[in-house]
Amino acid sequence: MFDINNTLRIFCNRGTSGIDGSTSTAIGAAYAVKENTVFITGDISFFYDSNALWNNYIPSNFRIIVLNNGSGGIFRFIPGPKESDALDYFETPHNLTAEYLCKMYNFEYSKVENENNLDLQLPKFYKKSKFPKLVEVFTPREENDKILKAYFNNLKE
Ligand SMILES: Cc1ncc(C[n+]2csc(CCOP(=O)(O)OP(=O)(O)O)c2C)c(N)n1
Repeated sequence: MFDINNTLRIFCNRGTSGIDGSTSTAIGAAYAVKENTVFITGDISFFYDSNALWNNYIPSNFRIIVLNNGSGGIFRFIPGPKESDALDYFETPHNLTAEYLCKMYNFEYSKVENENNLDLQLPKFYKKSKFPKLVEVFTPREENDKILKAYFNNLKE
């Protein structure tokens, strides 16, 4: 979907293969490799596996980026759920935030709500720290699928 620096090692998990355990897996990987590790995840996947943060061995150079669109946005994107009268059950909208989990589990927390703020926060986010860090990026639930579809269409042109 975008160019990537080829010095980075990337590992992915598809939702179709189960959203459970993504955070646990990332923490295990961070512990094993010892290198800086960044875990990028959706809100539902993250909250589903929040118990993964209950762990005394999370390296301080571990970073989490939660893309919080307030739901399982995939179900707005794929055909089917939107045309049914059961979108809510697929999408499971919510107003949860990672802030209090971070307080409980000793992660440095920050949030961003727009692109400028994200650009400002990221250099700070990657700086060395005593504790691991999480940044929560809030995006609008009902616009998310439209923006992603427009992005894909743009790539095709
Ligand atoms: C254990 C498990 N339960 C349910 C699903 C079905 N499922 C696939 S994607 C998804 C929602 C993911 O939401 P989120 O992590 O917020 O990412 P987004 O779709 O918003 O990008 C769900 C519930 C699954 N893949 N695995």
